[in-house]
Amino acid sequence: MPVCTPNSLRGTAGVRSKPRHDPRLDAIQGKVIRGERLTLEDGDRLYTTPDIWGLCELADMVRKRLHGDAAFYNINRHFNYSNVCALSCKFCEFYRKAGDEGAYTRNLEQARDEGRKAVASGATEMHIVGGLHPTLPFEYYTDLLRAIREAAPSLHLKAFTAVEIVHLAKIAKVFKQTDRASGIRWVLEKLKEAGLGSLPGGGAEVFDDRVHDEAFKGKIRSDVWLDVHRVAHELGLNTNATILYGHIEDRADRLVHMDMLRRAQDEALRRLGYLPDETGAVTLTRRGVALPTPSDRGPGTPPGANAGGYFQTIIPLPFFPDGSELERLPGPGGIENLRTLAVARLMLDNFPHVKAFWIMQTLSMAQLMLQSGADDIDGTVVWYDITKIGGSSTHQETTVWDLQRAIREAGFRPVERDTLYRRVVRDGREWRVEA
Ligand code: V47
Repeated sequence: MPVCTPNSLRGTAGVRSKPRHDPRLDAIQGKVIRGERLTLEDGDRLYTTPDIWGLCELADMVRKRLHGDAAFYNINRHFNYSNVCALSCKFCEFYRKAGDEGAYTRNLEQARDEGRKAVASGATEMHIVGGLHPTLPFEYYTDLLRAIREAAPSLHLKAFTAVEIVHLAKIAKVFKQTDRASGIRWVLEKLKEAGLGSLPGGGAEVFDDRVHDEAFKGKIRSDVWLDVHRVAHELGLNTNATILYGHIEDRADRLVHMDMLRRAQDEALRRLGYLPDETGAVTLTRRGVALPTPSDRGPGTPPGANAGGYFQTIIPLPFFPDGSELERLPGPGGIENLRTLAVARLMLDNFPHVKAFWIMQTLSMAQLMLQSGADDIDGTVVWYDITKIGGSSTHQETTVWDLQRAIREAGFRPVERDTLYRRVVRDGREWRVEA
C-alpha cells in the first residue's frame, strides 16, 4: 500500500477523514478499474485535482495490476561519445561547440575500454548517446557499436536518440524529406547490423511546435521523432520515450504529448497482433491483457534480434534549469514531478513501464514515485553528463545495494532486469536472463 493513503486512516478516532477528496476522481477511478482509456479532459482533471494522494493511489492501482510488487532496476553504464553538437537547444547544458573548453569526442579505443569496464562491473547494458557532431562520418557510429560489441559482447547497446538517427541519415546522405522512412530505415538497419539493440527515449522533449520553435529550434519535430520510432518498431527494435516538462510548455502540451505517444503505441501493438477496441486503442492496463514479451534470447545472440517492436517505457524528465539558457525558470517542484509521473501512468495505458529516472528525480523522490505509478528506477548509471544536478560532477553512480534498499524501503520487491525487461538471474558478474 502507498505510505500516504489517508483513506486508511478514515474512521480512526481523532483523525479527520481524507481532507481533499475530489469527487471528480470517482468517475475516472471507474474508468481505470474497467481498463478504459482516459480522455484529455480526464487528464486535465488529474492535473488539477487537489487530491494528489487520490491521484497517486489511482496510478498505484494500475501499476500494481501490471507488475504486482515487483520494481525494476538494471546494472548499466552511460557512455557519451561526444558533447559537440551542431544544435544549441535552450534547455541543454550538455552541448559544446568544437574547440570550446570541455568539448570532447571519444575514440574507438576509449569506447572499447568503457565496454570492458562495464562488463567487469557486471553491467548488462550500455546507454550510448551524444551531440549532433558536425563532422564525424557515418562510419564512426557503426565502428563505435562494433568496437564496443567486440570488446563486450554481452552488453545490450541501447544507443542513439531519434534526433541522432536523423542526423546520421543526413550525414550518410540518405535522408529525404519526401520519403523520410527509407533513409531512417537504412540507418537503423546498418546500426542493427553493427550491434544496436534498442533506442533510448531521448530527444522527444515536448511534442508541440510552438514550444519546439522557442526552446529547441532546429531539432526534429514530433512527426519525425515518431517516424524514427515507428521504423525502429517495424524492424523489431524496442524503444523508450521521454517527456521533458517544467520549462516553457504547459500541462495541456504534456497531455497532447502523452496522447500522441499512446497512439503511436496503439499502432505498434496492433502490428504485433494485439486486438484494438472499436476506437483503435489497445490498452494493456485491462485485467487479463498480456504484456508484450521480447523473444530475444539474451547474451550471445545479437542484441535486439526478434526483440519485439514497441515502446517499453515512458520516462518523465523534469527540467533542470542550471547552466542552460533557460536558467531564469524555476523548474518543476516535487509535487509537480509526482503528479506528472502519476498522470503519465494513467494516460499511457498501453505502455508496460513507467520509469522514475533517479538521476533526475533523486533516489528519494523515485521511492515516492514507485508508490505513485512507477515500476522502474533505471540503473547504476555511473557517468551522467546530460544534467549535473546541484553542481554535481559527471560521476553520478549508485550501487545495486542502494537501488535495492530504496525499492524495499518503498515497499516493493527489487527485480533486476535487462534492457528488454527480462528478469536477470545473477551469480556475481555472471548473468543470464530468465527463460
Ligand atoms: O533528450 C536535456 C533531457 C534527455 C535537460 O531511454 C534535460 O532509458 C532535464 O533521454 N533538464 C536525455 N532534462 C536523457 C534520456 C534518458 C535518460 C535515462 C534513460 C533513458 C532511456 C533516456 O535529457 C534529452 C532531454 O530531454 N535533458 N537537458 C535539462 N536541462
